[in-house]
Amino acid sequence: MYKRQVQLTASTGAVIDSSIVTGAGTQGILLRRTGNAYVRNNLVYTSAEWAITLDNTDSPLPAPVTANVVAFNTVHANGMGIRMLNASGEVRDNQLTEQRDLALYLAGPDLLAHHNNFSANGRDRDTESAYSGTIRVWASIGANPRYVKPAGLDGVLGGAGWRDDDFQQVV
Ligand SMILES: [Ca+2]
Repeated sequence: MYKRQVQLTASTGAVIDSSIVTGAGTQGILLRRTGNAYVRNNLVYTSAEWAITLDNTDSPLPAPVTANVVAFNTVHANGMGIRMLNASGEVRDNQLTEQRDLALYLAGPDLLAHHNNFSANGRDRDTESAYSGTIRVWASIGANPRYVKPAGLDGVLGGAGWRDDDFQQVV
């Protein structure tokens, strides 16, 4: 299933599973004020801004949304990668490769990030200091995932050229 962008606002229990999201002019997957979300096994690439962002900011700042899981996604060659804003939960087992700038931004309470792979990003990780006491990061990996042929035979990465792109990993 190919999409240019996925947006949800003020939902709970959303599952975004096995989508291909490429060529977003802004964010790839944008979840606003969303708790209990499960974002798994998606391929999100060539978004101009964040690939996957859980954005729970407002004025005044609402209570954190909780129990979100962002796992097993491939996030490649976006402006930036995964961002958690005033949203707690778990970010695990994601491939974060070749973001132009920051690959993972943790800016919420009670965030766990583990077994994420970082390769060739402008910057790998940043943590908002206001929340750093309840953020834990462990078992990060730094390996080239050796995708088979990200741009495919047509040599065009994502967008209109997405169909032959191959992110399987050479084993
Ligand atoms: Ca292609």
